[in-house]
Amino acid sequence: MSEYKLTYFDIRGRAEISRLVFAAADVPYTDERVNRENWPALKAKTPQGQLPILTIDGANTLPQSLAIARYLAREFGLSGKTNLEHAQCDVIVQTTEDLRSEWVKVFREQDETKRAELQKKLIEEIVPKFWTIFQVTLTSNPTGYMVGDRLTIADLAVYDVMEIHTRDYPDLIKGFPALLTHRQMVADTPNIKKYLEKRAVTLY
Ligand SMILES: N[C@@H](CCC(=O)N[C@@H](CS)C(=O)NCC(=O)O)C(=O)O
Repeated sequence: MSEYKLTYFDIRGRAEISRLVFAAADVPYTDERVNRENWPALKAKTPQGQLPILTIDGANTLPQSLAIARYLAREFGLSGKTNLEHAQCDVIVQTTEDLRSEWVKVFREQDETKRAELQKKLIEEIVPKFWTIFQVTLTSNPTGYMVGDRLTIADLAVYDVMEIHTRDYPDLIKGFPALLTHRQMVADTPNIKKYLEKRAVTLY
């Protein structure tokens, strides 16, 4: 088994999907959390000047959160069984990234009035649009999983990207009963349950 180090800031953010993959596979790794003071010095040494990065066996370093998470998912058998299932997982993971980017736009907006407008649109239009996509994917598959007949990175990615909005707008999920059941299923998966019980609480 390779030795893994995942380096990111002390938030869930763009590293959480990989942390969930490690947890689901029950694979040990170093969860390195960099503080903002140490970041400028490290930034210059990273492949793309951003985090997360994954270091494998102290030798190879990968940037890009989704490339990292998908690499790990393939390594640990959490990416479906066939090439088509890998692609179906990729579709969902990429869709979660589209939703995350919309959230980031709101998060980065400095003007308070504009930010409030963007947030309203996010909650009333954008999040429901994406959740509908996830729910349709889920209900089109009789197994209860996003892809195939077992837990994959697609389930973990959806679980992760929904976290902020299910916490901050708890009524929102009432219109998405299949997603509610799915969230519970992911959270009850023994390795994930164990991880979530011990996970540090961060805002996002
Ligand atoms: N597309 C990249 C985006 C990475 C990214 O935006 N990283 C941010 C944290 S979420 C970062 O490193 N910010 C500090 C900086 O750019 O100096 C990925 O998915 O990994």
